[in-house]
Amino acid sequence: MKLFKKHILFLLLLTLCLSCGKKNNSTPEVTPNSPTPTTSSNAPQTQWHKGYGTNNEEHIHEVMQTADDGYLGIGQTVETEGEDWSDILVIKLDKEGQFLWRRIIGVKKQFDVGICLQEVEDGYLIGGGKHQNGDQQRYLTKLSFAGETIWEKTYDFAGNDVIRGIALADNGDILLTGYKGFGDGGFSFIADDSEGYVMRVNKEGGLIWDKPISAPQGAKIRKTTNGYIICTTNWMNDATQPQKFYLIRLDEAGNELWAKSYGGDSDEHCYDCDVASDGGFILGGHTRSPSYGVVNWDYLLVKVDSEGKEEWHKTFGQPRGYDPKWIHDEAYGVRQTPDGGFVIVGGTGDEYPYSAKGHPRGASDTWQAYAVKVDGAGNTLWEGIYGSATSDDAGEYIGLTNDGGFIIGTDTDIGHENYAPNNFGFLKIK
Ligand SMILES: [Ca+2]
Ligand SMILES: [Ca+2]
Ligand SMILES: [Ca+2]
Ligand SMILES: [Ca+2]
Repeated sequence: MKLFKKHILFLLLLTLCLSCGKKNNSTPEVTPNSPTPTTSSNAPQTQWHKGYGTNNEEHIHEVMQTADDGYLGIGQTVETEGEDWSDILVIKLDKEGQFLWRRIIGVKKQFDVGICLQEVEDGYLIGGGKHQNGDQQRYLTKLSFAGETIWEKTYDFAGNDVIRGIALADNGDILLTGYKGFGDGGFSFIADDSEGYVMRVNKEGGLIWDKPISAPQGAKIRKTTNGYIICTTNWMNDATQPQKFYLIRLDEAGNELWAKSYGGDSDEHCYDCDVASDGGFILGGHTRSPSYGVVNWDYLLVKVDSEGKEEWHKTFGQPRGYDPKWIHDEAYGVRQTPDGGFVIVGGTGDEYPYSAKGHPRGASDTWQAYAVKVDGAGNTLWEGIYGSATSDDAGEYIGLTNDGGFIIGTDTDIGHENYAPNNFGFLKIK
């Protein structure tokens, strides 16, 4: 996610970058504070890590194991190298990680993005944004298991709109969240001056209702008993205030029952959530709050009960022992695991002139996938660093696999001999 991050975090990092510029002349190499930490001995091992895409630049946003034991990834691909225009990219692998098919969907010289996935009984739902009638619209399509279009729908609204999260109702209806009316097209991690929504459509994508939520964006939506939750990032009061983790509880009709904020004294970004086996919820993302003991961005896990009351929170970062002042630990996926614990995944690396070396998992400016497993009380069970030590492999999302392992989507250079750098990475660990 390296290239994106520069756009998205630009304003947030401006202050830091002004000071890090001073480091330019003096610190080409730094020895890590403690060069020993590495993948825990009980952490899952890499079974395979494959990169697929096109000759242009790809970014993966979600990945899952499918019912046929294969794997599906969704994201975007740049249309023409050197230009920003993108298309939706979907890639399907078999159970050994071998390429089966890909679909590229979009309008030339316009922004189109794929963001979320859901398997149904006769295919795969793909959500994102597609250009139509002058700007980007919410886009939902159903593909067959072979990747052919069964139906596709766009839901028009003024401005740039996307679907970021999908859940299924008990009757097969489809629940969607995201943002609409944003200024920028393409993919945005954080959309501030937009309108968050929850939408219900039937199995063929026909609109049932479309309701605003009390946040400018929805990140993910999950089914719970008697309704849904939406997790996202929201501002305290207005966009000049710190950003917080934000959890909305909805009834079956999409009405908000409650909404609550979580975090410390600076910014938190929430990108994913899951329903816990105890009826509560887990939220995952990252924080830079000093009151949480964080120096620069670190992972943040927040566990709440069924009413949204916080039970605990934990932060994680610097798995290679490098100086936390320069290391970003950015989490984008979190899952409940069958043992009642949780796993969180993202990337660890730096974006500064700082360049620390000495850890076997590569220099600080090499982004690595970083996964942490905790028990139900938030106690760390293992930490793992994954990817090639010599190229960028930031983790972007995680899914459980039916063998007790995990599939991690990475922003990878693996596969570059066939597809050039920046591919969808599929990292299977167990
Ligand atoms: Ca590529
Ligand atoms: Ca396009
Ligand atoms: Ca629009
Ligand atoms: Ca950090």
